[in-house]
Amino acid sequence: MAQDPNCIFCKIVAGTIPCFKLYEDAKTLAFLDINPANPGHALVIPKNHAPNLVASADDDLAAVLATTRRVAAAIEHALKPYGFNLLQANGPGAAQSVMHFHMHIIPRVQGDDLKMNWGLKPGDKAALAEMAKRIKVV
Ligand code: DGP
Repeated sequence: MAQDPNCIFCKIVAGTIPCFKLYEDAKTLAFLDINPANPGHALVIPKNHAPNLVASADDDLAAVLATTRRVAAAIEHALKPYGFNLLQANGPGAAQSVMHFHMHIIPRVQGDDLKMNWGLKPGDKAALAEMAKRIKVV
């Protein structure tokens, strides 16, 4: 597996940094974003390190999209959101802050007036733990 020892998401894959895990399979990992734009904000990553979309392998991208569908279905079931957006940033100019390819799943709340470049406000740990239990990915 391609790993970058300095990458925070590779450390999450390796288990050396904790996360609120939602789902894992051979190629992908899904967990709650630690700075949620809205409750249930999730990230889906390939286990193989690649910094962005263009550098990613086709089979990793296919696996990430399949996991994204699976996790989004679980979020819809658990949270009944008003809708959800997928977001995927490439490069600092697009506000990418972690250089390991990732897909955001952002549940929407009616009237949230969410801007897609949100500020990084730490989430409440107890609320994140409770949310990870609520979203059951099958
Ligand atoms: P982006 O700006 O598109 O690169 O999004 C990176 C996201 O990753 C950002 O919303 C915050 C989240 N994040 C950064 N570090 C960690 C971490 O250690 N754990 C978790 N769960 N999320 C993280």
